[in-house]
Amino acid sequence: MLIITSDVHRAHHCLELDGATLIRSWESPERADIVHRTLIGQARHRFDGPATFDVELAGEVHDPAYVAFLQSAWGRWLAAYPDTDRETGAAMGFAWTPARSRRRMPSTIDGLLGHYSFAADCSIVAGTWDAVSSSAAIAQTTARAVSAGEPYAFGLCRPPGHHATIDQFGGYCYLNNAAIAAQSLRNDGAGRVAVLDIDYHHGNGTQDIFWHRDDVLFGSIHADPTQEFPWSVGHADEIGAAAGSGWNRNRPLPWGTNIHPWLDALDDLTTWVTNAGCDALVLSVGLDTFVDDPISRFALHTGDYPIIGQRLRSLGLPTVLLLEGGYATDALGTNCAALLDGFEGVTRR
Ligand code: OKP
Ligand code: ZN
Repeated sequence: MLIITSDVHRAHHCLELDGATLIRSWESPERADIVHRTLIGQARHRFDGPATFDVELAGEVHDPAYVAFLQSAWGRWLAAYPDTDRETGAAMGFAWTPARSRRRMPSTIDGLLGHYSFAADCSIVAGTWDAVSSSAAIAQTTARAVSAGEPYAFGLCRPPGHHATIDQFGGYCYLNNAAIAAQSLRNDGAGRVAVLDIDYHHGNGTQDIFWHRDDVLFGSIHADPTQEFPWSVGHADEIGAAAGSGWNRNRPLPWGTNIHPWLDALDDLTTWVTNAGCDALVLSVGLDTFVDDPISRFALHTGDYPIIGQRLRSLGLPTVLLLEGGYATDALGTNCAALLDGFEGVTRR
């Protein structure tokens, strides 16, 4: 398989709130590194780097002012707080728009960080923009390879993207890599693109971006949002609106879900995609459904991932696979390789 990867992500390692304590984020540089190392060890893959970041494309799925804010945020933080430690300092919002108030633009960096985010698990450090823009560039490069004729390719994105909305970061995500890949496929001629999200958490950002659109459909299997992040979004009755009505499908499942109900939900989504008549597929590949994931509560096992990969391949569509979550770092490479093996029809021993 063609794999697009870069080590620029390593400069991004943020802090996240754990209770009232800031901890080194679960979303660590080691995650992408172990996946890269494991895939190198499989010998059959080809590796390439990303093309330069395409700010215009990002602006087709995000508010361009939001993209510009992300790029400028660290500099604005340093200008406001010049004593910040350039190595270990982190910028983070601490106040969000109160419910039912108007969403008006603040003028200070502290206000803007809250305005443009929805969670305190996502800080901005010196290397964040480089990593975020590189991750988005990986998504676009992977999509372009598929548009140019690769039957499928894997983008080793980090940080992940599926929580990033039109204009807010959160859930470790800043730019929505899957949305950028889907838009790139559309721009290169695909009439309708399906995005399927198998991360443990609901891809609220991807849903938000394509909510009103019928040219990109979004389907997701994830933990019940009454129990789990991102809360309040990801329910089964969210089907899209206006032209997008009927082109969004959520299959929330409870804590403890194992492979059997999970595969039933997948079959429901793949049948839906088949009937929709799509020209290309984007997969948000989260592996935090794994039983040993430290922050998640599904019960999938390593041996389940080849089955999932095989069912996704059976859609027979040109496919862009992108890494999202997965925090059992020691097992992440193995689980990712297991899914790709199943997808490519490689028998595991
Ligand atoms: C990102 B992805 C609080 C942790 C909150 C939210 C989960 C983000 C998951 N200490 N983190 O969908 O894997
Ligand atoms: Zn997740």
